[in-house]
Amino acid sequence: MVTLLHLADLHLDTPFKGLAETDEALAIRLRDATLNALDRAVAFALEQRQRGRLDAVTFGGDIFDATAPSLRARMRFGEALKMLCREGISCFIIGGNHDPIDDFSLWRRHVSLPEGCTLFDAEWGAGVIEKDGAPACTVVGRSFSQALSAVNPLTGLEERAAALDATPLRVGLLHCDAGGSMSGENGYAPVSVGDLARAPVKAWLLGHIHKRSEKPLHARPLVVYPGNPQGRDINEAGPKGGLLVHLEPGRDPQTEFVPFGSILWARVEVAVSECADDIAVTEAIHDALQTRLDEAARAGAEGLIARVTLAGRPELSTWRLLQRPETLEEIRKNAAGAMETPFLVIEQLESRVQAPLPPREELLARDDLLGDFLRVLDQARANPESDARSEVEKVLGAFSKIPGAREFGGIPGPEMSLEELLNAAESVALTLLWDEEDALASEEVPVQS
Ligand SMILES: [Mn+2]
Repeated sequence: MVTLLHLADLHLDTPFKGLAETDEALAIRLRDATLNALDRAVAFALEQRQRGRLDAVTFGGDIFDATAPSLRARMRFGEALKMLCREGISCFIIGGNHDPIDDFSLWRRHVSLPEGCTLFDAEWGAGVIEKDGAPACTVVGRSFSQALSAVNPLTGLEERAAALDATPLRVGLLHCDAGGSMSGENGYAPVSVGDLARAPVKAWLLGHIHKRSEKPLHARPLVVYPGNPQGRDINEAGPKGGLLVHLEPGRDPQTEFVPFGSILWARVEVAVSECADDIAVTEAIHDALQTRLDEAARAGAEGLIARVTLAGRPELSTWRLLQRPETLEEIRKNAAGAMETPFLVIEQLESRVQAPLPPREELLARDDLLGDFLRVLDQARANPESDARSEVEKVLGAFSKIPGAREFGGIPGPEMSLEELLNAAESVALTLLWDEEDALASEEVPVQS
């Protein structure tokens, strides 16, 4: 068996924007995060190697964020390669659209590549992993030659077929947009999954898409993105790392995700329907984040940056409080509490809580669209044999065109029973048709004393 650790899109020493601009300490931690993720990956690789469980590391492009990466990024990557190769772990590298091999001053002159390291250039090339003194696996790969490449990256692979026959196993290493925006020539080496699947390899280890393939794009051969080892903003939330790939002739490749992310990003929704005041809301957020922090700690991360959204339908006093930006800011500052390891930053707290409802009889008596619709729903409940379902579905169809309808859970599907459909329809209607003004108007005027 041959085992590879596949990493891609490290974007080493990326300067973070946004959040980092307002918080200098955090900016430094974030800037270190991409490098720390590499260190974690290297430490893991060395440990596996010591147990005889790792043969090679593949780097699927966009190792650097730019064609002129910082000295720090180049040195750390060079050190990583040195440590891996010194232990006999072969390294295979391709350049992506961020760090193409068009500029010899970057890759060939400013990154030191130790022996045992294969850097593929812009034409298809092949390298061999040896095991117990014999060739065990061929790695074919090619790099981007410039930041944009609209040609099918598989062009020219056939001509390398002879090299592919040398070993019992073959894998492909490629930075490309597999099956993504195939409709146009998008400039990021567009290629269909079908074309990849027809190539004579056992596995395609890809780079470019920062989201890990939850399930492989293709099973035989395996076509897979590992995602980037360190998320760079809230849109790259969740566990981040690399893939261990086990290859054996005559068997399907097996993969294992290994977390390397140093700072994790998380979107967290906190239900506050039952919260009586701002203290309760703050505690609810704290509890929700504690769970996420425990997960982050288990994944070996040093920090968690969370974007928290409050949801639910709290009572009027709480709902009113949460309408005030100052209250939200105070809650944001206090919810992190004394959590220190891993560190926690709530980068944003937004409220999507819904206005509280008056008693249902009051809503039913209303002379408006909401009242009408609730009465239709009740009639359907009382008389399930009628054509209520299609009536309700028609109205829901109209609702679906209202902006925000999808956001609040969307329109129920045909698989629902009538009762479920009516309940879901009621909840959609209340979300869409009952708003803040209604809530305020229905609020009793406090008695003046
Ligand atoms: Mn890329």
